[in-house]
Amino acid sequence: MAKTYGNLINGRWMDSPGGGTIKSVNPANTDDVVGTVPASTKEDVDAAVKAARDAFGYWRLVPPPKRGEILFRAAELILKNKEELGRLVTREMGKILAEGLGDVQEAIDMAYYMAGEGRRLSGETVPSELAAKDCKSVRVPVGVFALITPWNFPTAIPAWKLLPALIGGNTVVFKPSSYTPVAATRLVELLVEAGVPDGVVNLVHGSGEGVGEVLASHHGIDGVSFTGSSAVGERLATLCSGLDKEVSCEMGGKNPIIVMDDARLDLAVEGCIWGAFGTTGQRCTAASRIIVHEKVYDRFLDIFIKATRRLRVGDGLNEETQVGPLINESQMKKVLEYIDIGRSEGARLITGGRRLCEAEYAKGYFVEPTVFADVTPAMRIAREEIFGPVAAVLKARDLDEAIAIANDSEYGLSSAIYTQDVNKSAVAERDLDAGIVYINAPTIGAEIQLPFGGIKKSGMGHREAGGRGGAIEMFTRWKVIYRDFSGRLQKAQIEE
Ligand code: UN1
Repeated sequence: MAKTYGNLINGRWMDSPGGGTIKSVNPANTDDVVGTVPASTKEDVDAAVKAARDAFGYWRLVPPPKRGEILFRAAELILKNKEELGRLVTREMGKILAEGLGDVQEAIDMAYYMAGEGRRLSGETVPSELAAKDCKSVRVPVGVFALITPWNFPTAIPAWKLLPALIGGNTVVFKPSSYTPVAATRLVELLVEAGVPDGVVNLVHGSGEGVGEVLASHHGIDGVSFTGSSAVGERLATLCSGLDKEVSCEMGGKNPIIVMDDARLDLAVEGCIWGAFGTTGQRCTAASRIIVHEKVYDRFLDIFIKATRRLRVGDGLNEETQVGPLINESQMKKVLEYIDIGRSEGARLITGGRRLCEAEYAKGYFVEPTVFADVTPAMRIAREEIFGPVAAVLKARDLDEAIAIANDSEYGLSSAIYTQDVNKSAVAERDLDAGIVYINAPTIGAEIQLPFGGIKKSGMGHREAGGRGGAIEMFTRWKVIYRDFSGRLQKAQIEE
C-alpha cells in the first residue's frame, strides 16, 4: 500500500473533509504509486489561509536573524536527507538520479543563502533636508503568500519560493503540483522539523484548476508566486488583477543556443545535448532552438545526431540512464503531437520521433530524443514551447542573423552562444533579448545567488532567487520612515 500524506494546516497534518484523494505515480513505471494526497476543497483553502493570516501577526515580528536560524537548520536537514529526497524526486518526477540530487542541492543552496539574508535585508538611510530629522527605508513583509509550484523541480522551485518568503517575514499557503506532491510534502516536513512555527507554512494539495485558482484569488492572500506554463500564469494574473495582490509568474521559454563557426564544436554539441535533453527537455530553461552558423551547420548536425542517438533512455533510478520519461500521459501526447506538427511543417526529422513502449518502457511515458533539422523561424516547432526532448536546428548566415532569429520569439528566459571570439560573445551578451545569457555553456543550470527569470511571455513581476533584484524584492515591500526629533513642526520643501 502506498503511503498517504496529508495537508498541513496550522501545524496539523490532516485529510481533506471532501475525502477525495490524488495518486502520485512514478512516470517511469505507472504501477509504482509513490503516495496519495488529499484532493483538497475550498474549505481546506479557507482553513489554510486563515491559519497563515493568524500566524502572520507573530511571524512578522520574529527578528529576521532568528528566522534565518530556522532556515540554517532546514538547510542542514535537507542536506542530511539529500540522498533519500533525491531518489524520491527521481521516482516521482522521472528525472535521472544525478538530476534528482541536483534538484535537492538547489534547495539546500537556497536555504543557506536565504538564511544568510536574515542578517542583511538592508534598506537605505539618507540625510534629510531638514535639521533633526532622519529618513530611512526598511523592508517589511508583504503578508500571506500563495505559492504555486510545478512538477519539473519538485524540491528546488518550492524552496525558491518558501525560503525567501519566510526570511522576508511572510506566512504562506503552498500548493505544489499534484504530479509531485510527495517530494513537496517531505520538504515541508523538514521545514517543520527545523522549527518553522505552526501556521507559518501551510500545505494544501490539489490540482491547479481545483485548488490553485481558488487559493490565488482568495481574499486573504496578499501575494501570489507562481511557476508554470505561460497560459496558466497569464490566467492567474488576470484573475488576480483588480484584487490588489502582488503577482509574480515564472513561465515558459523557447531558449536558443547559437553555435558560431569559430565555436569548439565538441563543446557545443555536449552543451546542446545537455541543454536540449537534460531533464528530458522539461525545464523552462531547456534549449529547444539550436541556431547554427551555415559554415559549420552540416558538421555540427553530424556530431549532434550521433551524440543524440547514443543517449540511453530509461528509468532515472537506473544509473546508466541519461534521459528519463516525461511526467505524464498528457505531456507525452503533447510532445508526440509537436513531432507530428514538425513533420507536417516540412522540418527534417533526422533522429528520434517515436514513443518507446516495448519491454522496460511498457509502463512509462518515454519518447526518443528527437532532432529536427532545416527548421525555419516561422515553424510552430521553432516558436511554441514543447517541454520535451525535441530540438529544432536552424541555420544562420552570420551572428546578426543568428541573434535576430534568437530574439524572434514570444519568450525571453534563457539564451546561449558558443564562440571562441570574445567580441562576438560581447555582442551576444549585449543583444540577446533574454533574462539570462550563457557564453560557452548551455541554457540550463542557473545558480541561486543571482536573479532568475525572463522577459516577454517568460516572466511577469519580480525575479526569483538571490542577488540584487531577486526574490527578496518579491517577498518584501519598501516602507519609508521619517522621524522628526526637532520638537517643532518642520516643513519639507517650504523651509529655507
Ligand atoms: C525551471 O526549469 O523551471 O537553470 C527552472 C536551470 C535550473 C532551474 C530551472 N537551475 O535550469
